[in-house]
Amino acid sequence: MALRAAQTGFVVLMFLQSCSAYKLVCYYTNWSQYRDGFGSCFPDAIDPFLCTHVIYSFANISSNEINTWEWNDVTLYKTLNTLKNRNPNLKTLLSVGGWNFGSQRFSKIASKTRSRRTFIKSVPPFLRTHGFDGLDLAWLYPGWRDRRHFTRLVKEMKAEFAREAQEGTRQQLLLSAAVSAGKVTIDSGYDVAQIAQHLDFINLLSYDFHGAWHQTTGHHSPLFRGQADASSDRFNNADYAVSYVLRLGAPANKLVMGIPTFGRSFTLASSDTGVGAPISGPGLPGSFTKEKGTLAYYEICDFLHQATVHRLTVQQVPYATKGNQWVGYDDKESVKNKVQYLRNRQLAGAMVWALDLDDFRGAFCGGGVRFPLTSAIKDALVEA
Ligand SMILES: *[C@@H]1O[C@H](CO)[C@@H](O)[C@H](O)[C@H]1NC(C)=O
Ligand SMILES: CC(=O)N[C@H]1CO[C@H](CO)[C@@H](O)[C@@H]1O
Repeated sequence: MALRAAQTGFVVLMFLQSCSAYKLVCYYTNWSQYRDGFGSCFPDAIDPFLCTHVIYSFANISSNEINTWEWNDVTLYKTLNTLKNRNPNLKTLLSVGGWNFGSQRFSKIASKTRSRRTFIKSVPPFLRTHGFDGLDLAWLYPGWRDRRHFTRLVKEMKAEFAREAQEGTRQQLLLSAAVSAGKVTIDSGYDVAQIAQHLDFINLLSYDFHGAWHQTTGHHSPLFRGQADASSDRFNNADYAVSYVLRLGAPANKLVMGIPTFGRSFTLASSDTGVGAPISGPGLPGSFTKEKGTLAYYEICDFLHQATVHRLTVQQVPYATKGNQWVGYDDKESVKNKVQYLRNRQLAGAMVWALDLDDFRGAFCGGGVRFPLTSAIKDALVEA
C-alpha cells in the first residue's frame, strides 16, 4: 500500500515536472550594479523562483583561462548562487565572452589545440569553486574561419564536462551558447547541427534585428515579417530565425527563443513617425542605462507617459513615439504572443535579456509588480 502510494507520488511528480518543462533562461549583467539610484541591480534582487536558469554575464579569459571580469565578481557570484538555497531547482550558468570581449580573442584561443585545451581545462574547477551549474559561451560572433573551431570548442568542452562529472560522480555541468539570429552570421559562423548535438541548449538572440545603421525607424524584435520587409529585411524577425535554425538541424527541444526586456530607439528626422520613417540617429540615452539607442523596459514605462503607442498587427509588437523620439519594444502582450509562438513550435523555452532591464524593483511600470515582463513570460510558459 505504502509502496503503491509512493509510486503514485513518483508518477505525479514526474508528470508535474514534465508539465512545467519549459526553460526560462534569464541573463543578469555584471555592469547593471553601476547604474544610478533605482537602476542599480545586484543579484540579490533576483526572485529565485522566476527563472529556471540564471546566467551571469560576462566572465573574462586571461592567459587562456576563464577568469573574473569585475573586482567584485566573486562576491556577486556568491550572492547569485545563494539564491539556490531558497530554490534548489534553480540552475546558474556563467557566460564567458560578450561584445566587449571581442571575437578575435576567442578566435585565437579556439584555433589552436593547446590554448583551446587550456581554456577547456580551466572551466570546470572555476565553475565548481564558485558554485555554478554550467557555462554559456558568448562568442559574439564566430566568422567563417572560426566555424570549425567553434564546433571543436563546443564538442571538446562537452566531453570535458562528461569526464569531469564521472570522475567526481557529480552532476554534469551544463553547456549552452548564445547564438546570433542574423542570417548572415548564422550562415558564416555556425555549423548548427553539429553544435546543437553537444550543447544542452541554444540561446537564440532573436532581437537587435533593426538599429540606427538602417537610417529609418523599425522594430528590433518583431515576431513576424512586416508587410514592407523586402530583400534582406525579410530575415529580420524571430519567426524567420527560429525556422531557419530548426531547418539547419537544431532540435526544437534545445532551442530557447530570446525575448528582450529592452527597446531600441531612434531620433526622428522629420514629422513622419511611422515604421520606415527617416531618422537622424539613435534615440536619446535613458536616464539610468545611459546608452544612445537603447532603453530598459523600466525606462520605457516612464517614456510611455504622454507618448503615443501603436501596435504592429502583423509583426505583433508595439512601438511608441513622443516628440522626435521613437522606440520599438516588447510589452506584456507581445511577450505573451511570443511565448504562444514558441510553445506552438515546441521549443525548449524562452530566454530573457536581461533581468536588470526589466522593472526589477517594481518601481516604474505600475502596481508594484517586480519583473513584470519576465513574470508575464513565466506565466505564459506555465499556463495549461
Ligand atoms: C581580461 O583579460 C585580458 C587578457 O588577459 C586582460 O588584458 C584584461 O585586462 C582582462 N580584463 C579585466 C577587466 O580584467
Ligand atoms: C562595469 C562593467 O561594465 N563591467 C564589465 C562587465 O563585463 C563586461 C564584459 O562584457 C565588461 O566589458 C565590463 O567592463
